[in-house]
Amino acid sequence: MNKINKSVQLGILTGVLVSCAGSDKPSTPNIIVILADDLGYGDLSVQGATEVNTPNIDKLANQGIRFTNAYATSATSTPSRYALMTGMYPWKNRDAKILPGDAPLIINPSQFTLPKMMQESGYVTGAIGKWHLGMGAGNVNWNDTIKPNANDIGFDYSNLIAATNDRVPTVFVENGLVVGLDINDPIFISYEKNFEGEPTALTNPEMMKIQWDHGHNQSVHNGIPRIGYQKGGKSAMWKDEDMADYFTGQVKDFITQNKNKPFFLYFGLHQPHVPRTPNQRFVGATNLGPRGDAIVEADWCVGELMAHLEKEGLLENTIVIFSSDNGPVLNDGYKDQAAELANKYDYKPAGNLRGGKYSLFDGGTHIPLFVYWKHKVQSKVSDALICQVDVLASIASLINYPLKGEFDSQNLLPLLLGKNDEGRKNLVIEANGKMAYREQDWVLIPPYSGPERNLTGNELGNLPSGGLFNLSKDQEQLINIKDVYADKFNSMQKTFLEIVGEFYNPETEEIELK
Ligand code: NG6
Ligand code: CA
Repeated sequence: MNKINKSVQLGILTGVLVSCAGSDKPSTPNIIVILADDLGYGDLSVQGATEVNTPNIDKLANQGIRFTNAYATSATSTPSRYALMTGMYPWKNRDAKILPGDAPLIINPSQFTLPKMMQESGYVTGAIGKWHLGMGAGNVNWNDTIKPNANDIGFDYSNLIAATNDRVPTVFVENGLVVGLDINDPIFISYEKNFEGEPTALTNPEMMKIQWDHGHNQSVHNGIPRIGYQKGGKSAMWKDEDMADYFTGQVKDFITQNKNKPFFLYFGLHQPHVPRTPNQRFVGATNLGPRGDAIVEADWCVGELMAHLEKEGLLENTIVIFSSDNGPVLNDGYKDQAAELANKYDYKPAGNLRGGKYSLFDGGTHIPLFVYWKHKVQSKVSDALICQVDVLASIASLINYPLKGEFDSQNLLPLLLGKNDEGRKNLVIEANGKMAYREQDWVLIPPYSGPERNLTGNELGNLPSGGLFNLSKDQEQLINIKDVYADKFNSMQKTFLEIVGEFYNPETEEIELK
């Protein structure tokens, strides 16, 4: 056989193989994790919200598994997301705390991650939306490729806001490059001091269409005062009101481009984190002002994603996990009427739970979690204890990935797919560097001094003599039974200290790496 014939033959053979693969759905389902930002347990109609209607997210809950005892590891974003990505408790990494927008990447590129696991298993991986895990190695030059970035910890594609929507840089970063940057107008970022001659919320209050309440009085972009200083990069600056459309478009493109391969997609919704800037289409959707309207916008994003999966014929081959990075907050630093209107309509963003974002009380970390997989996962409500950190080991089990090393992530795959109701036995939660401990229905809050509330008005859970609560009888954590059940308090404290070990320093009450 001559050379040409051989290659023709090979070509035919390849063609046959390709068409086989094309007609057969991959055996590994696509996985999408949608993580809202500061969405509380009670912020969805399916969880009892009175003033917001969230039919698209409700559908995931009603037609999938709705977990009523699901947790983020932490009451703020960075540590919570760190746990999801790495399968490790965030208090084991001293950098896993609320990051400024110019913070270096806190996940070491040599560290094992959920997206790396997916990549190694033949998945195409994407991260779109809110990041908040740092970028670069410090002293970032935003005018060049930022290294390391999300792509160095396992994502083939990334299109992200570096930190939060209230922090500079107010630009999208795609695969390590600022989107739409004009090299003649380079961008500079500082969290230390302003750039000479640049306006701030304090020097130029007339620039603001939204007023700050606490913090948030530095650079003003799009009429919104931010945390941090930014100079230049005008052509690249996002318009907050269009962010939902931008990211939803990116998500659809990613799905379409990868519809013939197994994919893993992390979609970090920016709602309802401050500043709450729903697109005009959603303004007035609720009685709650921008915060409620932003939740309706988030629901729209989810609806668009699901409709797109259906359009591409992927619904039955895609697991959708929906959750939130931490509990809710009303006044998180802008005067947007969230607290006043919630009060007026007796709206409870954390449902029955005490506290909210920043809190060691349940409202800080007890969040919505739903798993939807059309025709594969039956509709169910589960009250088993589960945490976002468990996603890594559970997905590993699903795709038969042999995990090596030790993880805080537990394999709860049967629970995640509704096959049993066996959750975790215990969980350490974290807020502002302090830890609490849940064991079945009991919650131990070790003694902590410190203020009762921060500027948001949320209760932090600092109890100078500590606390013990039984959630099965007292979901609202109103009755501290630590003296009545002193033995339980002591035995839980012992187990807690065994688990957190060297990371807890009772003297400074801080998590400490020794
Ligand atoms: C706080 C900000 C708050 C929010 C939070 C991070 C002030 C006064 N408050 O420091 O507005 O940005 O950080 O939220 O600046 S998180 O959900 O990303 O963790
Ligand atoms: Ca958050």
